[in-house]
Amino acid sequence: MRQLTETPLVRDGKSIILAHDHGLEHGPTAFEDVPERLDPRTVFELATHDAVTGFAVQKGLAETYYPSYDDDVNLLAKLNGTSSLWMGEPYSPRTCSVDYALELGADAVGYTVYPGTNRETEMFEEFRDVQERAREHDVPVAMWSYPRGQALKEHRKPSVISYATRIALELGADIAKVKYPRSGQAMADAVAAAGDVNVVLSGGSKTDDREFLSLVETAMNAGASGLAVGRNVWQRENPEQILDALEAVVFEEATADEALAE
Ligand code: FBP
Repeated sequence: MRQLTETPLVRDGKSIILAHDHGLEHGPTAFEDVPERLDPRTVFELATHDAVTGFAVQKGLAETYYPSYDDDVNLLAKLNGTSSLWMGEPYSPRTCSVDYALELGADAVGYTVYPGTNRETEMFEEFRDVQERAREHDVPVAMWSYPRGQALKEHRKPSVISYATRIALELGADIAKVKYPRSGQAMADAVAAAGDVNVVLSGGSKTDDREFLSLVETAMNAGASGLAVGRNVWQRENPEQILDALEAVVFEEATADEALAE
């Protein structure tokens, strides 16, 4: 692990990663309220916003659309994923290799791990291959660290989220993407558990502007390095507006109220 302060994905130690792998993870129902965003070009366009330091997509979208955006968008290639049609024990199979991601122009790679599931050992081993190959090529690795499984009743329990960020450190990720652990103090504890790993907040399902920006403000005050957000941006009618506000809160230390007043 290296502490990331300046890479294509990180500006002044902070990131706003726009995630757009929901077509795989959640399916087309994720686009019901914004059918125009089913066209990936519309979200690639959003990723050109100044606030966005990285754009996380699966290889199919990268292959088809990234060539038109590689000057303006930093690609974070997501290397595994699963559909919501799968109802078994949570597991996210490999969908792309590090080498192929680099051929596509990736600036960083991302990998989901579900600690706590019956398939944790497999996922840790698969992550090992990804992490070591990424190191050989000197590309940053973001871990979507999402504890799940039958034994875990509460995925967002503070101790579980701290464990999630710690696992990212232990396994050699550069960025840990975690769900919000319900309070600023718990977020600060999760950041502390991560050592020098940059901890970014996962956006979650769409909420109103004030609620979302206040959450981001709380996470930033707790030491988070930014966020990796999907639905709370591209499911909005006016996603540019929320990206302007996020830029103010994440990079300019504005409060949610100040960002909303701009
Ligand atoms: P959101 O900001 O929309 O929550 O996206 C973050 C993300 O990690 C996506 O990359 C992924 O598609 C989704 O959440 C997975 O969430 P879950 O596993 O909870 O369905």
